[in-house]
Amino acid sequence: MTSTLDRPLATSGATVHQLGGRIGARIDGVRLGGDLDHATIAAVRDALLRHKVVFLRGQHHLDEAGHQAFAETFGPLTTAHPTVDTGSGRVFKVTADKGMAANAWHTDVTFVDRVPAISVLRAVHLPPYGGNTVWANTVAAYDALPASLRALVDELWAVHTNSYDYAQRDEESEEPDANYTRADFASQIFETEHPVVRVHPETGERSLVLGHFVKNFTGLNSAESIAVFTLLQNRITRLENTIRWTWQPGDVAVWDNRATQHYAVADFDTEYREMARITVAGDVPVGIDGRPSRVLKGNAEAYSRLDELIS
Ligand SMILES: O=C(O)CCC(=O)C(=O)O
Ligand SMILES: [Fe+2]
Repeated sequence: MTSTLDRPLATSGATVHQLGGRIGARIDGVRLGGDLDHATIAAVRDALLRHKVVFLRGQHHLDEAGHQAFAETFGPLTTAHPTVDTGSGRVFKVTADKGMAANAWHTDVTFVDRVPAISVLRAVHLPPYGGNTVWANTVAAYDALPASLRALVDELWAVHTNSYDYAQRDEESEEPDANYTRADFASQIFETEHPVVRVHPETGERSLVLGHFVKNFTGLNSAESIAVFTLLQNRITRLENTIRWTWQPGDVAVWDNRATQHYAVADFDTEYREMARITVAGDVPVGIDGRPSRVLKGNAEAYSRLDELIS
């Protein structure tokens, strides 16, 4: 990552329009690519850290290479996915209903220790209706907890895995054109124990680390885990804490994966929808007590290299 200190800050053409009280902003006046000036990169990153998800419209010129070059302005990238061989190095395609875990509230790839820091999602082909995406602010959710619930989560840890009970998910079809299957997705099992409250490495804010990949809470039985999970997820996803985006061609969304969850609404029937996601490598979460997440199963070194990250 380029340091913001080594060059004087020029004025960026970017303007930031806040869209909600707790989350979301639209950035205008930026043509995305790998050639953004220093001030614009700083302005986008700043807006991202503040608003957690930012949207940029009218980026019709952006192809896969431009998408990747823009994502690289945030830092080193992960490969496309820890287990799914997408055939293309960095781009994770989310096609129609094959998002698998996408129509459930989640933070991306929390089953590994080095959870991606930032996700950059580009609309490739949109259905004629439906297919919105919703994001929730996990920092605001933590901040809004009463003292009693903070006391509960501050020392709580959760096991996240990519091997969950698919039978419990509703009707996820495996159609012939699926670009990956459940078997691909769980071809290598990962399990990581994360603090439920992580300290954000850039802002110092505390955020809740939960979502769809949670298997159980350390020390709680499964009934207790389900009860606590439901309680906390309901806090995260309350509507005041969210922003819902209706995609248009040329749209790009960038979210801070360390401070959000998201949900892709599967309400476009059999219409075709294609999105392309590139993720920026992130570091291993650290709890309030300074303790990092712990790998229980799997090795994500090939997915994301920690030694490339500048902390
Ligand atoms: O398709 C979407 O809107 C989001 C899918 C998703 O969860 C992701 O790209 O990480
Ligand atoms: Fe996702």
